Amino acid sequence: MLPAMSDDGDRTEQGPARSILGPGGEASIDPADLGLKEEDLRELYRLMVLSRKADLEATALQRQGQLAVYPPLLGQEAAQVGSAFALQDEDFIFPSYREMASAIVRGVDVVGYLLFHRATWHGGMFDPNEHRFGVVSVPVGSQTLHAVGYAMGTKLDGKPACTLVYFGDGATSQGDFHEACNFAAVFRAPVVFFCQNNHWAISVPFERQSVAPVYRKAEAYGFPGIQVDGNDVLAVYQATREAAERARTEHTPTLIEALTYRLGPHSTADDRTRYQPAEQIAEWEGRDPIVRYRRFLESTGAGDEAFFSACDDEANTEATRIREGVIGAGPRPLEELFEWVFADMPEHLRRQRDEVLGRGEG
Ligand SMILES: Cc1ncc(C[n+]2csc(CCOP(=O)(O)OP(=O)(O)O)c2C)c(N)n1
Ligand SMILES: [Mg+2]
Repeated sequence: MLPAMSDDGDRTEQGPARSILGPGGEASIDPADLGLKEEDLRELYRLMVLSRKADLEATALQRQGQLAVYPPLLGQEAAQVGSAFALQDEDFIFPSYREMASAIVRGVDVVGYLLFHRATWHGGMFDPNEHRFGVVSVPVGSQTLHAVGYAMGTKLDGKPACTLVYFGDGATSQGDFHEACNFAAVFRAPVVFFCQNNHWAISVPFERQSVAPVYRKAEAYGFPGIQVDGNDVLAVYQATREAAERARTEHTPTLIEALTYRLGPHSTADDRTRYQPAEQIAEWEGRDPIVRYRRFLESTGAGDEAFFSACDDEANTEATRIREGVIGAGPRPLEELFEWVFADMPEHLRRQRDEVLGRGEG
């Protein structure tokens, strides 16, 4: 049943978000029941710390004029790392523009990834097939359709793999998202729809995006919808692993809504102080996914001081490598502007290319 509506914009029904870690890092289940060994538990932490540092470095690079623009993922580390970590190598990820942490989990080189934001190359300079991680997609929601098409392809090829697609709360207002969900349901595409509800679509709050919570929209399409605490890396891992398995074995899509919060600006071109309430930011800063997970590792003995500082050291070294790599990256050869669109380059493009390269009559 829908909650009573009022005109004050506060109409959103809150769902029963699934969680495993309490605010102090106490776990409600044994992580071994998730199939996670101690080394996996440490790896989740390491990946979140690497992601945060890489993200902060990217923001700093943009502020210094080395990147054109950058959309920070600060605060969303658990949602991205937990979900990407739950996938198998043969599964494929379609990102939006905010999933650098998931790219890191998939082994994508951050320098190559950031060359998208340096305007050096479309979608980032890495091999999507090698990493099974698609190119950055900025048109909001567009990647949900790409993912369903790709998932249908793997199914028709008889491969036991699933496709996971990331998108935001704002993307759920796009027709693309609904078309993707309906098609996936009717044709049983092995896909996981992973919504990071970070509460904002630039300056539009979730209350102005949807009356019902995102996960409940799945019901209308006829597949499972789950709401999970997106700042709880173990709960995200569990929900994604189950959904991925359902996609691979039964060809049943799942919609996961990970409740999280964007602790940075929408992008480096945005002034969030003009719309994000300071109390809301402070509240979510108190739910930092890395702090919470670190408390869990400390309390279970899976991580100690030496491990935490080794992760910090590695992240700092990697940040230096990212900085040097991005600053040192030169432009691509000019002729590439004209390549890879047509198998046989049309005459008018050939003429333009020759003109640009100074080889033609001008
Ligand atoms: C089709 C389309 N419309 C508008 C935009 C401009 N735009 C870029 S990001 C964004 C908000 C998206 O919010 P959300 O889906 O919640 O993702 P988030 O940025 O919070 O990760 C908008 C409107 C766009 N890129 N594409
Ligand atoms: Mg959002």
